[in-house]
Amino acid sequence: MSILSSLGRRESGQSVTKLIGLVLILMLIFFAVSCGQQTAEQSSTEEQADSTSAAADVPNEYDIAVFIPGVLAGSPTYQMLADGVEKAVEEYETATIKIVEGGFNQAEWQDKVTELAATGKYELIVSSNPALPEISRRVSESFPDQKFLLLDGYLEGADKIYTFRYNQFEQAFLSGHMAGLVTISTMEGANSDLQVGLIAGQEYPDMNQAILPGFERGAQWVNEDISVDFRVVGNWYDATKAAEMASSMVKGGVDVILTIAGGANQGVLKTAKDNGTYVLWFDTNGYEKAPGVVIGSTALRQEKAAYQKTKQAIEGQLDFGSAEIVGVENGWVTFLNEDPLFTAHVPEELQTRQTEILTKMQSGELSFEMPK
Ligand code: RBF
Repeated sequence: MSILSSLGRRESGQSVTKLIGLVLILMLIFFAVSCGQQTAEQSSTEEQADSTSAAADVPNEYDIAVFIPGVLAGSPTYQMLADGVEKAVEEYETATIKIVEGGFNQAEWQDKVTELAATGKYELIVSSNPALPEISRRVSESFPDQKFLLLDGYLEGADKIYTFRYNQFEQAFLSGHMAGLVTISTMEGANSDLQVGLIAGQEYPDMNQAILPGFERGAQWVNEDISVDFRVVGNWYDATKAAEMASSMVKGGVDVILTIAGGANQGVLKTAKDNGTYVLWFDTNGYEKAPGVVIGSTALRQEKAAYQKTKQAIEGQLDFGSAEIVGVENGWVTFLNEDPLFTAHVPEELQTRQTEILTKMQSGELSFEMPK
């Protein structure tokens, strides 16, 4: 018994030791795991600290006003502008956005931009229009600390203004080249007259010095006898007037029209649908506006520009005072030749020729200066 019991005691003594050993091992494992966790937590806090230090340049509050020179509806470049800035702002907790439509009375724009600057609330005013650099420069005289990010405009050397301009000679060249191909083609809506059309909302330096000449150059690249019928609506909204203008052009022998007239573009589409002629869209993908009628579309990477440049401004990285010009070669301007509505409605030979010219421009083999 005693042997047994002592054995039992020894056994139970051994199992106690084993148990203690086990507990110790478990504690060690637990300790090791929790230490590991701690290091992981620590390093993730360090990472957080890193990312906060990366974002340390982001001010506590960064309020942005987007000034729309006109209205958003019907003007693709303005919609892309607002979307791009909005997307950037969403990435920063401390950033806010307010969108202000300036309306169609251009005489009021400077006062409206001045009002925004006068609040002193906005770190940055963003806009897009060739008229805005000059307006902003004048506003700067009264509010020298106000910063501006302006797309689709050009001004060098104003130290609080950054401008980003597209090479619209090249953009219009691509459009004109497509117009040329269409007007000499045997497409159903094309006639034997060598006439293409351009309808603009109004005349302005970029229209007269870059877009119209670029369009003409592109068309004449295809056939030098092609002429351009250029008409001006007089505003950016009157679709009825634009439709009448387009009808008169079609009667005169125009079979394809590039329309750059904001909300008035709808009138040009209607005329083309009614007459079986064609439309070229500008700035954004327009094929779905009227499949088979819109047979070409250029595009600007305006949303991407608005997004990237706004982020740079928030992070203190935007080079205010400088002016950039971008074109087809660096991908900011293009012709949308892969859209299914383009490939479905445009004869293959035309597609090939248009793609050839686009590829040459993308590779830099063919390029045009944007007149300043
Ligand atoms: N384009 C529009 O689509 N809608 C507009 O309301 C509009 N207003 C403009 C006002 C002025 C004073 C100027 C100079 C241009 C305007 N544009 C407008 C044209 C726009 O800036 C751009 O040149 C074209 O959209 C071609 O990219």
